[in-house]
Amino acid sequence: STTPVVVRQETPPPPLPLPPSHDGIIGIPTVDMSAPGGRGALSRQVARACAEHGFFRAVNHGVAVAPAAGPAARLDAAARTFFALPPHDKQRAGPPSPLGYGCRTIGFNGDAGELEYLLLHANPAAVAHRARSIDTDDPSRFSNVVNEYVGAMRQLACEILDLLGEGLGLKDPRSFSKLITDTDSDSLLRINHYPPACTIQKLDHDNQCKMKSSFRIKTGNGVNQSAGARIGFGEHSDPQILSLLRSNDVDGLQVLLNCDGREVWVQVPSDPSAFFVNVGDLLQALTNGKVISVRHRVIANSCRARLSTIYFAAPPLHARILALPETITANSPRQYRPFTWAEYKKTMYSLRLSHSRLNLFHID
Ligand code: GA4
Repeated sequence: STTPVVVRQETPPPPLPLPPSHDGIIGIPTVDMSAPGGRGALSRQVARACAEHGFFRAVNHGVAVAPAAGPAARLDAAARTFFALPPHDKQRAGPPSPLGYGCRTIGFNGDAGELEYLLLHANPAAVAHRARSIDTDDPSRFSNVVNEYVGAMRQLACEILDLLGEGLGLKDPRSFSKLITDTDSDSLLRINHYPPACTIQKLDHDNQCKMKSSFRIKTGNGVNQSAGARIGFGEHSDPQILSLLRSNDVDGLQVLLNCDGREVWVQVPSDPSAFFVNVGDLLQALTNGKVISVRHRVIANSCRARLSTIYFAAPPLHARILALPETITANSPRQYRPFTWAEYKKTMYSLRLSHSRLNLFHID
């Protein structure tokens, strides 16, 4: 039959405790990038959030995120147009090897999620090349939108990294941002589309994107607590330096935060006007563990589609990743052996998504 099957709405996962907040409002560390109080206070706040949680919500960040105009709105519109295409047309931009259009499969080692995505190299030449199979009517329209967004993201990432450099008291506070502004930077842009949970079987039926509700999280030790925990994107840390995530108003992101010495999964309420900032593995290595690469995941249970866009700020492939001298003291000796980003990438692609890969570079 061609009748769409609507999946029974399942109980959402139990609410999770929130850690103490920096702003006292929603329990998620929040940094107001335009707060009065001066650059010194702001840089200390950024450094504190990165050190304690490896994660924060950046508000008043200066990037136009109005629903109808600006680089974010234009990128979202282009993404929606692409994801609404028939499956065959979307497949033209894939398979993800590792870049391109992907549906359900993540990486090369058996990881899967209930999403479809576009993974693009942030460099304009690569964007132009890929755009030919993404917007066949007008490829330059798509590349212009992506380049404009990536430009805004690079600027925001540099601003945050410079504040971090200042907050950590580095001799050259630009040490981190210099790595990502290099013309050979290996930064990426990822656009994730999590279809509505209630139409998964319909999608399956239409063969739009083969998705089954087979990935479930076992939470706690209670019976049936796993009900509804549909894994959109499994637990992992981001390998790069810094990630900037923006989503529509559909929840799903969860971060593993330290709350009074205990690790807890915290639901991050969506905020389309904000950027969520994740510290990546490389930044943890560059700071000798002074800031921490946050583990996060997406549980997409909503009846509405979640759309998220993540800019992964990365250095050039040949960049040597070595903790900055200021982060090494007698009490805090060097933790990681030097490596190049190319070497780190090779390792990360050989492992599962959830692997704590930075540990492999730890000096015993
Ligand atoms: C996680 C963060 C980014 O989404 C990503 C992912 C990448 C991919 O989807 O190709 C990886 C994953 C991510 C880390 C381990 C490997 C590689 C999937 C995977 C199983 C684009 C990235 O850079 O690393």
